[in-house]
Amino acid sequence: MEKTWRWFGKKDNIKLNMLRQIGVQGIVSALHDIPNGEIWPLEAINEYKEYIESFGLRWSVVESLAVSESIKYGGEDRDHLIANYIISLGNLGKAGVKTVCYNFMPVLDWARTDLYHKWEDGSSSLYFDKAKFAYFEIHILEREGAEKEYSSEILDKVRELKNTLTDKDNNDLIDSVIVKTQGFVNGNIKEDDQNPVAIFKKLLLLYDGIGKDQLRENMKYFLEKIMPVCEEYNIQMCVHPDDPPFSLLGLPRIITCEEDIDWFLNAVDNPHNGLTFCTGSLSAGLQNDVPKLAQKYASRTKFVHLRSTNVFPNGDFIEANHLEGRGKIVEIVRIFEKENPDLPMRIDHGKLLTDDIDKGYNPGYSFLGRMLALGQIEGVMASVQMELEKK
Ligand code: DNO
Repeated sequence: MEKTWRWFGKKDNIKLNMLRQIGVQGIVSALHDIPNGEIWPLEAINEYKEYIESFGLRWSVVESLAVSESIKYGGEDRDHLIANYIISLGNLGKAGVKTVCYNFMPVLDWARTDLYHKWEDGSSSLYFDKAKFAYFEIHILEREGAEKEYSSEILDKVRELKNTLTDKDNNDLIDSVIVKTQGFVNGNIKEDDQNPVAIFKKLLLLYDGIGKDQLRENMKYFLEKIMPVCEEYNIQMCVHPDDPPFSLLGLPRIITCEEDIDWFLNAVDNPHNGLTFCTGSLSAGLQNDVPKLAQKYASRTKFVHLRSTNVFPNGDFIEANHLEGRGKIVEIVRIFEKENPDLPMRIDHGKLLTDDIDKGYNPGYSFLGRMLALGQIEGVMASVQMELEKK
């Protein structure tokens, strides 16, 4: 697989010359300065691409060309926004950047409650604490009916949290769930937004009455409209699975498991309608057997994210070391090296290790933590390739 790396543009504290030195071949990035829903001009795309190429790298994958909320909930201006999306895809096609990752998650792109969950050795990873999330929903967002969605064990813990968390803890939780994790992924909330909770509540209202079937219909509508431009320029669209792969905040989620993946691949059965195989997101759902899914969807997979998780009996999950946990990455590398060795692959989140701390990296996107994982995966790739040559 092609070794790629998610890079957040010139403002990223990780510079392209650093990536060259650690064996990265391709860059995964987006025009992060352009607001969601606006057109990506051809000139800006070409300029960004040439900048990346001046470091001996290539712009392999766009992550993400974000899908506006209105396209997801089916707002009045969705056709206008889809028309803009099509122009951006055409411009990417003209520039020769042909793999495009996006997601179809309502409001929250991805969710974690702790961005610095400490391991015994002092390193840290991202963590999802189910009770804390329930507390956030019930006492910070005050979402009507939220209590009904949790077990009595979780509600007991929520009561405990209510008595112990301070104002600072509450602000940190808001920061983790809706500001820091969303801000840098072209999300709805920006780091300098004044009242993120109020903005967030408004966004949730947009989905009032939208269930799973309606969201599916809206995704199908979007995909059908964009397929012609993808065919014209040979663009591979690859949807990112929902992270985590279960419903949150009463919002529907539609890319969570085998049945969902079957649904969207069949709903628009076109080779340009593909999947980003994210072992991290999929492994956080106990319903998913990750290697089984990789084998089944290898031919419709256009991009691979490698990361792993461990899920605990109380419903929490942690981002694990890459070669451990439910992601079964050795097995996954074996499957994709065999079925589709040219696929772009990026190491997804890494731990915060030693010198990573205090560098201001985006949550999950450390330098040393991801570099360590890249080294590990390179080793796995080399041995799998030898194994396959012998056969
Ligand atoms: C977080 C990522 C997401 C994902 C995008 C894809 O680190 O898993 O931001 O890349 O949702 O559209």
